[in-house]
Formats: sequence, C-alpha cells, structure tokens
Amino acid sequence: MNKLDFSSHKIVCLAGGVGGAKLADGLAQIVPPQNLTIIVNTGDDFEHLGLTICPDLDTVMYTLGGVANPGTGWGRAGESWRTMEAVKQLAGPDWFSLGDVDLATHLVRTQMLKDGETLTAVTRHLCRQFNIQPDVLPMSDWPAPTLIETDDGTLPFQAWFVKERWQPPVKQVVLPEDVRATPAVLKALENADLVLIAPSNPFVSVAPILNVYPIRAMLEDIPQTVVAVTPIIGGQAVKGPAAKMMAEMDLPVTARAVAQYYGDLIDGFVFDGQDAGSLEGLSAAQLCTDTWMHSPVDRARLAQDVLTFAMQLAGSE
Ligand code: FO1
Repeated sequence: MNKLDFSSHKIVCLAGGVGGAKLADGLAQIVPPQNLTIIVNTGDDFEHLGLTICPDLDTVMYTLGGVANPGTGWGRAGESWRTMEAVKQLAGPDWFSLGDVDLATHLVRTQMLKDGETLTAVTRHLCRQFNIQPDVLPMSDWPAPTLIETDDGTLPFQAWFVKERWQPPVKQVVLPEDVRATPAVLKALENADLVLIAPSNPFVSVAPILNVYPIRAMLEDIPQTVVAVTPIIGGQAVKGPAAKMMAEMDLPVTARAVAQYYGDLIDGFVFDGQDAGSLEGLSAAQLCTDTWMHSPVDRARLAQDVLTFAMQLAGSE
C-alpha cells in the first residue's frame, strides 16, 4: 500500500493489547515512522517469577515486529513451552504462560531495569532489536498497577484476567493515584496533530493511560483532534472482557455507550457498519466503516479510514 502524505502530521495512538497492536500495525504500514508514536498501557504490568512482565508493550512490539502469535495475539509465533512445563513440574506458578522465546524479552528487560534504565529506554532498546521504527512508549516509567474490584475482593489485574479468566464480576476498575507521564510521552502529545484511541478495552486499557497525569488534561486542553475507534461491534467485544465488563458495570453493551464513556474527550468516533444508525445525536463526529481487522491488509485499511476521517476533522476545526 502507498504511504499517504502524513509528512506534516504527527500521529499519536493510545493502545492497549491486541486491538491496539493491530491498529498500531495498520498505522505503521501507512504513516512515516518519524510521525508515529504509540503510547501503551502498562497498567497490566506485573512481577512474575522475579521478572518484570509488560504484556501490552510486548503485544505491540511483537505485532509491529512481525513475530506475534497470530492465534492468541499475545506472545510469540512458533513458541515452545519447555520452561513452563518445568515450572509446573517444580510446583511453581504456571497460571501465566511464558513461552521459552518470550522469556528472553522479560529477562533482558528485568536486567536492564535492575541496571537503572527507565522502562522507556528499555522499550526503545527492545523495539530497535525488532527493527521497529515508530516510537513505542510506555505510558509511564513508574509502576501503575490496575486493580479489579470484584464481588470476591480486589484482585491485581493479571490475577483477574488470566488466573481467574476474567470471570469474577467487575464492580469497579481501580486506578492508581499520582502516576506521572514521562518526558517522551509529554513531548509526543505536545507535538501531536492527531491522537487516536485504538479499539482497546476502554476501562482497563485506555482509562489507565488517561489516568496518567497529565494525559487526560492535555487531550482536553490542547487543540489536537482526538478520534476513538470502537472495541464493541454489534453488542460484542472484538476480543476480551469489554462487553462482559460493561454489562456488569450497568452500561449498555453498545458502541454508543463507548462513545458516551469517552464523552467530550473525543472529537470523532469510528464505529462498525453493523451498528449503523445507532449513534445518532452524539456530539462527536462519526465515521461508520468496517472496523474488523482480520488481516494485516484490514489493519492498514482501517488505519487509512481513521486517519482520513481525523484529518478531515482537524481541517474543519
Ligand atoms: N493471556 C492469557 O490469557 N493467558 C496467559 O497465560 C498469558 C500469558 C502472557 C504472557 C506474556 C504476555 O506478554 C502476555 C500474556 N497474556 C496471557 C496476555 C495478557 O496478559 C493480556 O492479554 C493482557 O494483559 C490484556 O491486554
């Protein structure tokens, strides 16, 4: 696909896991790399078996690097699991599956952090090894763990998501106070012309990024155009627990409810053709298109639709 002329547009994409990684990959196919920054949720990060695991950063990195597992969306393609089998044999914690090759990422990251590097520097280092040219940034260099309040108590994110297979009903998502953005994130947002919110889970992928001070205030106050893409199609989440969470938090399970959740933060909202006609009367401008990303070609097509829409909005503001 030809690169569109985005030479004068700086684009920032806020991304969580698999949905975010797919849109980031579509953007990377059509935007010059020096104009593209992906700011990634680190609320899912945790320490496991002594290693610092950053699942959403790795999902974005492996996807952009062309080495992601196409079946799961997370982890690496062609993975083997001998270490996990050995962990199980030793009666260690085997509920979180770390592949043999994926482990190398966690080992190198953990060592670099221990040596005093920031998560931003480590992420840039790892991305360079995968030949990834757009800037992939953690939302913060400091831990910002998301907690899930359920009927059975409050759980760390991965305990709820992976260990409990997101079954305990969610009462509330609890985000940390006083988490600060990095200089790199601030600079990317200051320079951005367009900010895209990927079709990631609004509550556990996007909200943790907006919760990092002063990201939400920057998006509210400075004049970039902000466009969100729905993660809900025809009343169902494309992947993961977003639809189940919405029902449990007494929200209608609709793309419209997602747009309303983002409220005044967004200038535009992109939703799927399956939901045509259901978003009338919202203040945000709307684009109805095919939002499914089954293949790399779909990713680039959606990225192009979203960017064209966002650029039109930016021109008309
Ligand atoms: N998700 C799972 O459902 N089960 C796993 O065992 C699992 C392991 C895993 C290892 C590394 C990694 O980078 C991601 C991993 N994920 C796993 C995905 C991940 O925890 C979630 O998809 C995200 O945190 C939600 O975006």
